[in-house]
Amino acid sequence: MKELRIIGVPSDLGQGRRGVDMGPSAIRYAGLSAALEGLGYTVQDLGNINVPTPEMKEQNQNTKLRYLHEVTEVSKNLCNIVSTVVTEGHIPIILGGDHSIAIGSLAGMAQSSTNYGVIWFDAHGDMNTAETTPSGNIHGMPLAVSLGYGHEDLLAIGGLKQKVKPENVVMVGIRSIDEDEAKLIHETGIRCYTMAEIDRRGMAKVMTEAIEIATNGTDGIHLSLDLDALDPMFAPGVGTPVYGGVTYREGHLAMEMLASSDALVSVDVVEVNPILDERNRTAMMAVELVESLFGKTVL
Ligand code: EXY
Ligand code: MN
Ligand code: MN
Ligand code: MN
Repeated sequence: MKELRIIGVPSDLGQGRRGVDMGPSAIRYAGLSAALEGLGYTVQDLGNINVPTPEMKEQNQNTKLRYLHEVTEVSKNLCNIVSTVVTEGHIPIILGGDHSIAIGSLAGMAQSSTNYGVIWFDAHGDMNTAETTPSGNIHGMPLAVSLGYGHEDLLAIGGLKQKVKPENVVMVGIRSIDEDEAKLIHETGIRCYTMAEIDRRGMAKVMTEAIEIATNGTDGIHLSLDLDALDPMFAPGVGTPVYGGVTYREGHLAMEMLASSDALVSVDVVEVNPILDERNRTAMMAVELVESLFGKTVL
């Protein structure tokens, strides 16, 4: 059995609402390590990587991308750590922080292979670029960057422009896409399972197909788990909640099916914001989902 390595990235630089930098603490406090050890894994927590506090930094006026320089530096550090963990044969569990941290995790994965499939579990597409972003927030861009679209500083992280191939990338849970962002989704041809399709066809069929796409000729699956994919009823502690999301059981079913696929190589758990949460429920939801992802069953 592969060993697990937890890496905390307490970043709130990729979006506008403070508090998501406390995500790693909240998820740890909800019992992540103990839960995974309970499933029989050897787990080592590597602690947090260093992330500057927004108050310490002046916003760079030369770019509309907020905290571009700081996000780039954090991503480079994360890239190196993830790459080391994977080279040693372990599975990294990367705790955000906002979703901009996935730029660093996928850059790190790409150091060992550019042939991983990706399942992007999210309410949002995260497919904006410097040209299309309505907010300047980098957490709306990480999937585009990983596919080779976006600001050159972000593309340069890890040395190769394209970290993953569009034909092995799948989005699940989607219900909020900006108008110009949609164009890039169509252009790249990545498969996008919206909530409407999940409603119509059911999560089981959707995940069967998603896993097929993400494993087809690949070296395994990276799951980028944004807690705002879940309906705010089950995960209220997120910065950009959208109604009409994945239910409690649909979320677990998706994770259980990924566990059965035996293809998982790495995972991000992002956007948990304890300030906006109710008694740490969203962090507890995150831990429960990760348990299902790593094989927890009833019997
Ligand atoms: N599409 C919007 C933007 O680019 O500003 C909102 C992005 C939210 C992204 C997050 C957390 O998944
Ligand atoms: Mn901070
Ligand atoms: Mn996201
Ligand atoms: Mn999201």
